[in-house]
Amino acid sequence: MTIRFVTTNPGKVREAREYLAEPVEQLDFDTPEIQSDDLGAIAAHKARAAYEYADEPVFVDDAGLFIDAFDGFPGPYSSYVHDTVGVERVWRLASDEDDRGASFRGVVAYCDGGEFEATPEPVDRDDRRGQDLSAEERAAATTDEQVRAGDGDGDLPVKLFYGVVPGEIVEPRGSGGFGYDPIFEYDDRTFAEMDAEEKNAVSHRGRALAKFAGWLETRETT
Ligand code: ITT
Repeated sequence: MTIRFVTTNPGKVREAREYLAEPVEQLDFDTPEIQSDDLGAIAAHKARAAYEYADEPVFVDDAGLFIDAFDGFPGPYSSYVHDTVGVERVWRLASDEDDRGASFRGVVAYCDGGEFEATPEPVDRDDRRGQDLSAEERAAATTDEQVRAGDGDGDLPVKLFYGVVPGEIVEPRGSGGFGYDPIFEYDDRTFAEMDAEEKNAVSHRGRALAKFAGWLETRETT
Protein backbone atom coordinates (compact mmCIF):
# COMPACT_ATOMS: atom_id res chain seq x y z
CA MET A 1 0.00 0.00 0.00
CA THR A 2 1.39 3.41 -0.96
CA ILE A 3 1.18 5.89 1.90
CA ARG A 4 1.02 9.60 1.37
CA PHE A 5 3.32 11.92 3.28
CA VAL A 6 1.95 15.47 3.20
CA THR A 7 4.92 17.79 3.55
CA THR A 8 6.79 20.56 1.75
CA ASN A 9 10.11 19.17 2.99
CA PRO A 10 11.86 16.66 0.66
CA GLY A 11 14.44 15.91 3.39
CA LYS A 12 11.70 14.42 5.57
CA VAL A 13 10.46 12.34 2.63
CA ARG A 14 13.94 10.91 1.94
CA GLU A 15 14.17 9.76 5.55
CA ALA A 16 10.68 8.23 5.57
CA ARG A 17 11.41 6.36 2.32
CA GLU A 18 14.58 5.00 3.85
CA TYR A 19 12.62 3.72 6.81
CA LEU A 20 9.20 2.48 5.78
CA ALA A 21 8.70 -0.80 3.93
CA GLU A 22 5.71 0.64 2.00
CA PRO A 23 6.23 3.03 -0.92
CA VAL A 24 5.95 6.65 0.28
CA GLU A 25 4.54 9.31 -2.02
CA GLN A 26 5.03 12.99 -1.22
CA LEU A 27 2.01 15.27 -1.42
CA ASP A 28 3.61 18.69 -1.54
CA PHE A 29 1.02 20.75 0.32
CA ASP A 30 1.75 23.43 2.89
CA THR A 31 -0.71 22.46 5.64
CA PRO A 32 -1.82 25.28 7.92
CA GLU A 33 -0.03 25.15 11.29
CA ILE A 34 -1.51 26.33 14.58
CA GLN A 35 0.69 28.19 17.06
CA SER A 36 1.32 26.04 20.12
CA ASP A 37 4.11 24.90 22.41
CA ASP A 38 2.82 21.37 22.00
CA LEU A 39 4.23 19.54 18.94
CA GLY A 40 1.54 16.87 19.35
CA ALA A 41 -1.24 19.44 19.03
CA ILE A 42 0.42 21.02 15.98
CA ALA A 43 0.94 17.63 14.33
CA ALA A 44 -2.64 16.49 15.03
CA HIS A 45 -4.05 19.68 13.52
CA LYS A 46 -1.74 19.32 10.52
CA ALA A 47 -2.80 15.69 9.99
CA ARG A 48 -6.51 16.54 9.99
CA ALA A 49 -5.97 19.39 7.52
CA ALA A 50 -3.82 17.11 5.34
CA TYR A 51 -6.49 14.38 5.37
CA GLU A 52 -9.17 16.87 4.41
CA TYR A 53 -6.95 18.09 1.55
CA ALA A 54 -6.00 14.64 0.26
CA ASP A 55 -9.23 12.79 1.10
CA GLU A 56 -7.26 9.58 1.65
CA PRO A 57 -5.01 8.17 4.42
CA VAL A 58 -2.08 10.50 5.10
CA PHE A 59 0.69 11.14 7.55
CA VAL A 60 2.52 14.33 8.45
CA ASP A 61 5.54 15.15 10.58
CA ASP A 62 6.12 18.06 12.91
CA ALA A 63 9.53 18.52 14.43
CA GLY A 64 11.84 21.05 15.99
CA LEU A 65 15.19 21.73 17.61
CA PHE A 66 14.97 22.44 21.36
CA ILE A 67 18.05 24.19 22.79
CA ASP A 68 18.40 23.71 26.56
CA ALA A 69 20.12 27.05 27.27
CA PHE A 70 17.28 28.87 25.52
CA ASP A 71 14.52 26.96 27.39
CA GLY A 72 13.70 24.96 24.29
CA PHE A 73 13.81 27.77 21.70
CA PRO A 74 13.35 27.58 18.69
CA GLY A 75 11.25 24.44 19.38
CA PRO A 76 7.91 24.67 17.55
CA TYR A 77 9.19 27.80 15.76
CA SER A 78 12.17 25.98 14.22
CA SER A 79 10.98 26.31 10.66
CA TYR A 80 10.42 30.07 10.96
CA VAL A 81 13.74 30.65 12.76
CA HIS A 82 15.54 28.51 10.18
CA ASP A 83 14.13 30.63 7.33
CA THR A 84 14.74 33.99 9.07
CA VAL A 85 17.72 33.83 11.46
CA GLY A 86 19.40 30.83 9.80
CA VAL A 87 21.46 27.94 11.13
CA GLU A 88 24.81 29.77 11.28
CA ARG A 89 23.40 32.49 13.53
CA VAL A 90 21.61 29.98 15.77
CA TRP A 91 25.03 28.34 16.22
CA ARG A 92 26.63 31.73 17.04
CA LEU A 93 23.97 32.45 19.66
CA ALA A 94 24.43 29.01 21.26
CA SER A 95 28.24 29.29 21.15
CA ASP A 96 28.06 31.99 23.88
CA GLU A 97 26.45 29.50 26.26
CA ASP A 98 28.24 27.03 28.56
CA ASP A 99 25.41 24.54 28.18
CA ARG A 100 25.27 23.36 24.55
CA GLY A 101 22.74 20.59 25.21
CA ALA A 102 19.79 20.32 22.85
CA SER A 103 17.33 17.81 21.49
CA PHE A 104 15.44 17.19 18.30
CA ARG A 105 11.82 16.30 18.98
CA GLY A 106 9.33 15.12 16.43
CA VAL A 107 5.88 13.68 15.98
CA VAL A 108 4.60 11.61 13.09
CA ALA A 109 0.81 11.94 12.85
CA TYR A 110 -1.45 9.60 10.88
CA CYS A 111 -5.07 10.23 9.92
CA ASP A 112 -7.36 8.14 7.74
CA GLY A 113 -10.70 9.41 8.94
CA GLY A 114 -11.29 6.26 11.01
CA GLU A 115 -11.34 5.45 14.69
CA PHE A 116 -8.33 4.15 16.59
CA GLU A 117 -8.13 2.21 19.79
CA ALA A 118 -7.59 4.68 22.61
CA THR A 119 -4.13 4.74 24.18
CA PRO A 120 -2.93 6.48 27.34
CA GLU A 121 -1.27 9.91 27.28
CA PRO A 122 2.40 9.50 26.34
CA VAL A 123 4.97 9.56 29.11
CA ASP A 124 7.99 11.73 28.45
CA ARG A 125 10.90 9.64 29.69
CA ASP A 126 13.55 12.11 28.55
CA ASP A 127 14.63 14.22 31.51
CA ARG A 128 15.23 17.13 29.09
CA ARG A 129 19.02 16.91 29.71
CA GLY A 130 20.19 14.00 27.61
CA GLN A 131 23.64 14.32 29.14
CA ASP A 132 22.30 13.07 32.49
CA LEU A 133 21.19 9.78 30.92
CA SER A 134 23.19 6.60 30.29
CA ALA A 135 23.71 5.48 26.66
CA GLU A 136 20.88 2.94 26.90
CA GLU A 137 18.59 5.42 28.57
CA ARG A 138 19.39 7.93 25.88
CA ALA A 139 18.54 5.40 23.20
CA ALA A 140 15.24 4.73 24.95
CA ALA A 141 14.59 8.40 25.63
CA THR A 142 11.53 8.57 23.49
CA THR A 143 8.00 9.41 24.28
CA ASP A 144 5.40 6.98 23.08
CA GLU A 145 2.35 6.95 20.92
CA GLN A 146 -1.05 8.43 21.48
CA VAL A 147 -4.45 8.91 19.94
CA ARG A 148 -5.64 12.50 19.87
CA ALA A 149 -9.38 12.48 19.83
CA GLY A 150 -9.43 16.16 18.96
CA ASP A 151 -10.03 19.36 20.79
CA GLY A 152 -13.36 20.21 19.27
CA ASP A 153 -16.61 18.46 18.37
CA GLY A 154 -16.29 16.44 15.20
CA ASP A 155 -12.47 16.52 15.16
CA LEU A 156 -11.09 13.43 13.45
CA PRO A 157 -8.98 11.15 15.65
CA VAL A 158 -5.28 11.17 14.83
CA LYS A 159 -2.64 8.62 15.78
CA LEU A 160 0.62 10.18 17.01
CA PHE A 161 4.10 8.65 17.25
CA TYR A 162 6.76 10.57 19.18
CA GLY A 163 10.54 10.58 18.94
CA VAL A 164 13.29 12.53 20.66
CA VAL A 165 17.07 12.49 20.45
CA PRO A 166 19.42 14.40 22.75
CA GLY A 167 22.64 15.95 21.46
CA GLU A 168 24.84 19.05 21.44
CA ILE A 169 24.91 22.24 19.41
CA VAL A 170 28.26 22.57 17.59
CA GLU A 171 29.89 24.67 14.86
CA PRO A 172 28.38 23.65 11.48
CA ARG A 173 29.92 20.48 9.97
CA GLY A 174 28.85 18.21 7.12
CA SER A 175 26.79 18.58 3.97
CA GLY A 176 24.09 15.90 4.26
CA GLY A 177 20.61 16.08 5.76
CA PHE A 178 18.68 19.33 5.98
CA GLY A 179 17.70 22.13 8.35
CA TYR A 180 19.70 22.23 11.57
CA ASP A 181 21.55 18.96 10.88
CA PRO A 182 24.99 20.62 10.47
CA ILE A 183 24.90 22.07 14.01
CA PHE A 184 23.42 19.03 15.83
CA GLU A 185 26.01 16.55 17.09
CA TYR A 186 25.19 13.07 18.32
CA ASP A 187 28.05 10.81 19.45
CA ASP A 188 30.82 12.89 17.86
CA ARG A 189 29.16 13.33 14.46
CA THR A 190 26.68 15.92 13.28
CA PHE A 191 23.50 14.67 11.62
CA ALA A 192 24.80 16.33 8.42
CA GLU A 193 27.83 13.99 8.58
CA MET A 194 25.56 10.91 8.55
CA ASP A 195 23.70 9.38 5.63
CA ALA A 196 19.92 8.97 5.88
CA GLU A 197 20.19 5.41 7.18
CA GLU A 198 22.65 6.34 9.94
CA LYS A 199 20.61 9.37 10.94
CA ASN A 200 17.36 7.36 11.00
CA ALA A 201 18.95 4.82 13.33
CA VAL A 202 19.21 7.42 16.09
CA SER A 203 17.11 10.45 15.14
CA HIS A 204 13.80 11.73 16.50
CA ARG A 205 12.18 11.03 13.11
CA GLY A 206 13.69 7.54 12.86
CA ARG A 207 12.36 6.71 16.32
CA ALA A 208 8.90 8.03 15.51
CA LEU A 209 8.92 6.27 12.12
CA ALA A 210 9.92 2.98 13.79
CA LYS A 211 6.81 3.14 15.98
CA PHE A 212 4.67 4.16 13.02
CA ALA A 213 6.04 1.30 10.88
CA GLY A 214 5.43 -1.24 13.66
CA TRP A 215 1.89 -0.02 14.12
CA LEU A 216 1.17 -0.09 10.35
CA GLU A 217 2.38 -3.68 10.23
CA THR A 218 0.15 -4.86 13.08
CA ARG A 219 -2.74 -2.93 11.60
CA GLU A 220 -2.36 -4.56 8.20
CA THR A 221 -2.22 -8.05 9.63
CA THR A 222 -5.29 -7.69 11.90
P1 ITT B 1 6.34 20.57 6.61
O1 ITT B 1 5.68 21.31 7.76
O2 ITT B 1 5.77 20.95 5.27
O3 ITT B 1 6.38 19.08 6.82
P2 ITT B 1 8.74 21.99 7.49
O4 ITT B 1 10.16 21.94 7.01
O5 ITT B 1 8.09 23.33 7.58
O6 ITT B 1 7.90 21.01 6.54
P3 ITT B 1 8.24 21.65 10.34
O7 ITT B 1 7.08 22.58 10.33
O8 ITT B 1 8.12 20.37 11.09
O9 ITT B 1 8.68 21.24 8.86
O10 ITT B 1 9.48 22.48 10.83
C1 ITT B 1 10.52 21.88 11.43
C2 ITT B 1 11.80 22.61 11.12
O11 ITT B 1 12.74 22.07 12.08
C3 ITT B 1 12.34 22.29 9.74
O12 ITT B 1 12.11 23.30 8.82
C4 ITT B 1 13.83 22.15 9.99
O13 ITT B 1 14.45 23.40 9.89
C5 ITT B 1 13.90 21.68 11.45
N1 ITT B 1 14.03 20.22 11.51
C6 ITT B 1 13.06 19.30 11.75
N2 ITT B 1 13.54 18.06 11.68
C7 ITT B 1 14.84 18.19 11.38
C8 ITT B 1 15.88 17.28 11.15
O14 ITT B 1 15.68 15.97 11.17
N3 ITT B 1 17.08 17.77 10.86
C9 ITT B 1 17.29 19.09 10.81
N4 ITT B 1 16.39 20.02 11.00
C10 ITT B 1 15.15 19.58 11.28
